[in-house]
Amino acid sequence: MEAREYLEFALPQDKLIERSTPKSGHLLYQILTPEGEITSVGDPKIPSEDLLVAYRSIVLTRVIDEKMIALQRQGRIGTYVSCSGQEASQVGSVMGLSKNDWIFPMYRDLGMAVQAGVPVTTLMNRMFANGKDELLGRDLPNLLGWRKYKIVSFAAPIAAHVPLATGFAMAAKIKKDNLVTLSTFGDGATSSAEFHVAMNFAGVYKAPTIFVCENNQYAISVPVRMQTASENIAIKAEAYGFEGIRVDGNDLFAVYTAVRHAAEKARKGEGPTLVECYTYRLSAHSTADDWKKYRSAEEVELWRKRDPIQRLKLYLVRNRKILTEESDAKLRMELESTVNSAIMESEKVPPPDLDTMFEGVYTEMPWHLKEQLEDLKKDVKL
Ligand SMILES: Cc1ncc(C[n+]2csc(CCOP(=O)(O)OP(=O)(O)O)c2C)c(N)n1
Repeated sequence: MEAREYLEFALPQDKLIERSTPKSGHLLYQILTPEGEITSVGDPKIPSEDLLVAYRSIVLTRVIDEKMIALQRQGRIGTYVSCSGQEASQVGSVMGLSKNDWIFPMYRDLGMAVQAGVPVTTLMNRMFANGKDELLGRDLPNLLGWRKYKIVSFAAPIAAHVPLATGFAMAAKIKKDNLVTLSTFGDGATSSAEFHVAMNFAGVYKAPTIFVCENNQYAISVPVRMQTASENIAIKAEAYGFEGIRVDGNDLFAVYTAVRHAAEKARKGEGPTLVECYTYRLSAHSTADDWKKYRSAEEVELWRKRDPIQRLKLYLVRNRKILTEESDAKLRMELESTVNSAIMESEKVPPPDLDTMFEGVYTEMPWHLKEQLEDLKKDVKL
């Protein structure tokens, strides 16, 4: 993808809902340019208060992300998956939803949890997998789930959660609950059977669900061109009989507008939408790989110039005049200090009690596991 191609694709508003034809359509829908200017699509005129909340979420996500990588390097938390560069896709997706809606995020979606209102301390308890972690210290730090925030935790097999989001939406439709579900997944996940099963089912039964593909262009080291012979991800929706929209995933406004449109449609009984957020992960796949083995420094540098934070900041400072260099610096300092305090607090909390290991798994725990647990308790001192 060349820079020219990336910057040119701004569609008029009406094109957002126009079903495009293969080869001619699925251009990249962009509202906010990397320079912080509004394209010919027009300003979605998001209220200032909501914009500042979203900006805070995006910056907070980046602050947490950078600190988590440092903590992992110091051996203080487990393997960590970075979301740097993808914050607008995540925060914009949550912004497009309503309070009743449920989120089925993938492992890279810290920004979704932040925008959904999960407190920093709760997030840190998860990252440290400590005794206050509501997921009882199970799983990798990145697997995020809290019933209270309507976030369903992710299971390690790629895309396994996508049919769950579809099924949840279908159940809601049958029960006449007024809600929409949204699942996120990477470009690599679109090669999985689960993705296609979910898309087909949702299309046939018009499930009120939104599929958000965070196309960060790599599945670990596999580039997206090796992942699919389709010209893009959004186009796959056509085969299943519903709309696919391709947006600039580093543009909060484009993502928000597309998801809000998809949610409104789903609520009216008009079925699912696939939103492809074309984005880039600025970091490695996880703290367990080295991106220099499969990407050039020039490519990463090009995408740093398209940073989702910078363009939103420029817009807020120049266009809306609701942020200044000073208030931005103050915000960043405040967020750094919030995260540092939460880290200090969570790191002090001891690990979960061994008795919690089988909690929520069995109604009646089998005898052999009871025995093993007792043996373990004799051997391990936490
Ligand atoms: C079924 C399955 N196959 C392989 C893996 C190993 N794996 C973990 S992450 C990953 C890459 C997924 O890439 P993508 O869906 O593009 O998401 P991204 O990590 O780029 O955000 C793979 C292959 C897995 N977890 N599950």
